Amino acid sequence: MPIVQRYAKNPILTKNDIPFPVATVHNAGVVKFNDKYIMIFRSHLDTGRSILGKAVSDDGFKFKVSAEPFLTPADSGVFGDYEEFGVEDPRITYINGEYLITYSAYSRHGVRIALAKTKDFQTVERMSLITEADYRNVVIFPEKFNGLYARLDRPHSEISPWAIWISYSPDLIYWGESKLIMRPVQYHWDEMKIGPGAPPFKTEKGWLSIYHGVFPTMAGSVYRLGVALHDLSDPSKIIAVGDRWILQPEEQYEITGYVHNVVFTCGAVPEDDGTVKIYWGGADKVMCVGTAVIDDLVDFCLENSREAL
Ligand code: BMA
Repeated sequence: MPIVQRYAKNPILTKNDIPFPVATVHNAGVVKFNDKYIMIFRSHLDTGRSILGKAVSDDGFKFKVSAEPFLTPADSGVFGDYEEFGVEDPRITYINGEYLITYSAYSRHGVRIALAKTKDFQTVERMSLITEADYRNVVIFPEKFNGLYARLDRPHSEISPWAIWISYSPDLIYWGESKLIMRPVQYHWDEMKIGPGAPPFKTEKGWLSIYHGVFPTMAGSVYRLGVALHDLSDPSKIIAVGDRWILQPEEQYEITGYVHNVVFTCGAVPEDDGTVKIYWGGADKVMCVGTAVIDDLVDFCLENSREAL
């Protein structure tokens, strides 16, 4: 039996479910909010640039999309300067009574990560641009460590493979103490690059991080998902990295789309019954969900572990 069970009615959202004109709906952050599931998804417009939309669900499977986009590129100020080419790949973390949303801000100056916050998903307030260019895939931990916020991120480097780093902040604005903690491994499924996916969630044995890994082929790159376990009190310590993928493009809606052969996650929701709902974009075109047993993911990680660096 596959470790991640695809929901039988995938895809759960396609562009036909979106009440405004879009070409795709994918790469969504998802959290629980007042007994509902809130999804903030990315959609390409027919300019090729992206905006963020919102959908709500009672059960985590059937989502209803709001009439208006949730966040579109700012048209003035510093965010206007850096969001000109679009906003992408939101991740949501609940901490201190607020939902923090990190997203990629694209512009002629490269890709940076912006941080916004909301308490109700009705209004959203941009806080700061929290990286310079070029960074993607920032996920914030839902707890502080020694009084500091912590995040995983993925700088683009020409010198070393694109890998996962950790940084800390006293106030969510200024980040530092950065350290490389996990690298791709040559001729493994994620040899080309890796990046944080869903914000990590707590298990008895460590923080479980679902990340993406990319393998280059003659027919283009393949995006898959894997798992890593971080120490509960020091998330810069990686306890284990599963050396096999947990999900790869297999269904038609993952194999062909806007970008072929992609499963890409920005959100996972752990449930009280010991399962986790994992959300992913299929081929950068549609939204999908699957479930896994959290203990199975942890055991998989521990039993198939490789070196993190
Ligand atoms: C990455 C990002 C993701 C996308 C993936 C596959 O670099 O752009 O948003 O899902 O490529 O195209």
